[in-house]
Amino acid sequence: LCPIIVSTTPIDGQKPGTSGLRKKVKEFMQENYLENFVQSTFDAVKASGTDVTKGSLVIGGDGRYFNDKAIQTIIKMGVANGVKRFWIGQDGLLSTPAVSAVIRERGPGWQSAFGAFILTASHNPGGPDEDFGIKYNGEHGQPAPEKVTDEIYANTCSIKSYKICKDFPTIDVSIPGTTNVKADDGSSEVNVEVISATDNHVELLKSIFDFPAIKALLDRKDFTMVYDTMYGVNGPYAKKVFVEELGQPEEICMNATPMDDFNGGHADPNLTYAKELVAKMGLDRNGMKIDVPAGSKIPDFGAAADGDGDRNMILGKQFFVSPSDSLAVIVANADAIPFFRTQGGLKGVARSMPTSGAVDLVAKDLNYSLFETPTGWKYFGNLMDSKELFGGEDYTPFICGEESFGTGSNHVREKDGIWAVLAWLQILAVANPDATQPLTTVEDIVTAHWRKYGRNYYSRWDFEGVDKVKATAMIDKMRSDAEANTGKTVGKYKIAKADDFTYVDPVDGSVSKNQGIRFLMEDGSRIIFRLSGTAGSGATVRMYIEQYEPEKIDMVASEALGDLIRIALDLCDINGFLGTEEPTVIT
Ligand code: VG1
Ligand code: CO
Repeated sequence: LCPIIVSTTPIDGQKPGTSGLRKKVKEFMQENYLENFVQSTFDAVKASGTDVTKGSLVIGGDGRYFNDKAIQTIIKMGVANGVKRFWIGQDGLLSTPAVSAVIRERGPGWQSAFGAFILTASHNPGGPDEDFGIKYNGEHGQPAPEKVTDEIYANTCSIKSYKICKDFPTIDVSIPGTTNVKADDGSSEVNVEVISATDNHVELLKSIFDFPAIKALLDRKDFTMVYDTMYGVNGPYAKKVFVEELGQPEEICMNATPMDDFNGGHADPNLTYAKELVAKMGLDRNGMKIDVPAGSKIPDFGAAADGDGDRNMILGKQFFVSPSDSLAVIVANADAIPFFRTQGGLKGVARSMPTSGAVDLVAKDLNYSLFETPTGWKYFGNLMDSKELFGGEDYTPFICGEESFGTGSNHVREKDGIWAVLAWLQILAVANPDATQPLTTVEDIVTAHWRKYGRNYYSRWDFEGVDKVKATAMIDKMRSDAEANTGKTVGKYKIAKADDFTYVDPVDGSVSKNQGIRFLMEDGSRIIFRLSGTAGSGATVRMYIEQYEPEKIDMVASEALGDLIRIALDLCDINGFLGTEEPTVIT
């Protein structure tokens, strides 16, 4: 245990984005790159008042290339920075929601965790030529708030040295168990425990849902499902829940062995990248039904997860559930889930700004407090942990979600892919109490929801890998024109307000500016533009389109939104700035 101080110099571009720092593996493997960021994080975390010598530091990741090496480096640096106790996911694996669960659920008193490093670039491709990522979560399991990530970035700009114990032994993370290392003079001891990647999270899920009821649904002869974890980290969790706990055949779990390059794929659960599942469910990449040979067996329920297991896509038999609708349906049916029902029902609901207003209609109807936050999960944590907002209660039943296939609740402080899958199965189980009756399907549940609340037609267009300077110029132009655009008529729409979204956190008053250009139409339709904060290189423009229809619920989304999409492309002049109107992904 002999810390040494290594001198270094700042490296450009280490600003954490929407969810941590994501760059090419090659960049991360440069001399001092990872070390600079990790030291800057330790310094920011200590400055925010965390005593890293008490409690445990959790480390785990989505298993992508460089995961294993990064873990050993972080342990050695952690020891040099005063950390005495580590919990490492077995094989270096921990899904993002599982990290949050480990922090919250594991170990009483001084043994509890003070924070975690999560090694993931989520849905970005992995492998030696692809992306790596790292982020820090705090003692409630929540992603570091903006004031901490700002401080981390500031530190990376002025760093002069980092601390590391080069002689600390390399830990074999393949075997559960504890390694104790004593300082030569016996004055201190460090202990590194390799923990089960799945136990804490799966136990938590079992306490939230009614597993026997879900099992009864899955056991029905007329109900089949598949869960595609896309070679990401969620495979072992899926197997544990569906095969071990719920007694289902292995075939339910597709692509369930984690690989360090996600088998060369793009572990992103949407209609474009989850190709294999989408075809199996009888859909095309626009979410439309395809003709299938008579007699072919399509599962009644399909789901997919991303690389780090926090995202979910929900599909019925030849039916796509948009993430914004999925959030609204889960909120409308929250009482089906014991976790909420037994705590006196849901109290709070939150969505990110670009997410459709479908959930707003439910929150209003059922009298839940509603919050609109910037994109990214870090803004939800403060709301869930607030005693002030909800009349001094310690425990606030809360659901939140994003249009980007992320849904979750206050059981952890991250979005949780498998939680969303189980939430849907629980809702289906409650909708189908009698196995002798015909099945009430995913499509039945969603269309009944639209009949009751109306339908928020929604689409997101992504323009990936575009020129950063030009894309920034395009956004800047819309920001400076916002006032002038307010009041204008475009086609059959009148722009009631154009602005760049600013969020004031209702709990601590912190202000987050420049969170997305909004065109809010008089009839409630919306057009939104943002630059992605997770792109590893280049830039990604996101264009979000929403139009509410109280009665016409059976149109094709692309047709319902046709006019508004044309208007959006003109308002931003993407053709002028970037020379294209063709998105790379539509969801
Ligand atoms: C994207 C999504 C956002 C999500 C974030 C992290 O961010 O739009 O909703 O919270 O990814 O998810 P951006 O800035 O690229 O739009 V994950 O599963 O990539 O950690
Ligand atoms: Co993710």
